Amino acid sequence: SEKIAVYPGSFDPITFGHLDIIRRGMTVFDKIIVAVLNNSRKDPLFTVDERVDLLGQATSAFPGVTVDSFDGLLMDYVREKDVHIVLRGLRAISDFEYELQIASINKSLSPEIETCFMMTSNKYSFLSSSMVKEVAKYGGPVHELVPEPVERALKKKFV
Ligand code: COD
Repeated sequence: SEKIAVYPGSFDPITFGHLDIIRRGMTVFDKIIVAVLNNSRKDPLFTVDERVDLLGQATSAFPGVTVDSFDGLLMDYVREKDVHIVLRGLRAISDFEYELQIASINKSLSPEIETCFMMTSNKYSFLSSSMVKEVAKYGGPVHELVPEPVERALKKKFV
């Protein structure tokens, strides 16, 4: 049977770090559903529609990747999609506690669903959406951090 994973996140916006996890995830899974959280506690820069659109453009070269958004609990969404694996990325030490917390809560909610972690690639280990937004806000170069459509969208946000 097909191996399918849900890769959930805020993706505000997608960076080369996320894309690297998706690209490498595609060597392990047949399909990946990238799922953008709709009801975030964070105050997002991009709307869910904008984030889904940018993700779609960035992943158009991967036929196995679809982009979607979800509300409420991740575990409810994953079960609804009949998927059993959640894919997450791990950067430097700071991610560990946060990811462990999410994975543990999810495990108690849905014991049958596994969270799978991929280590960040060295060159992206300090790359985050919030860093990208900070650089773009003050007019710094982001072309080595995000795909081109994201770079353009950031420029529009910060005129
Ligand atoms: N290298 C490798 N991995 C990376 C990189 C990088 N440079 N940058 C980001 N990542 C990874 C992150 O570690 C993460 O695993 C993933 O990519 C997505 O990152 P973000 O920051 O876009 O997404 P988050 O962490 O804000 O997503 C949080 C969720 C939306 C998954 C979470 O809040 C959630 O599931 N909410 C729904 C409500 C729920 O179910 N709550 C109970 C569990 S908390």
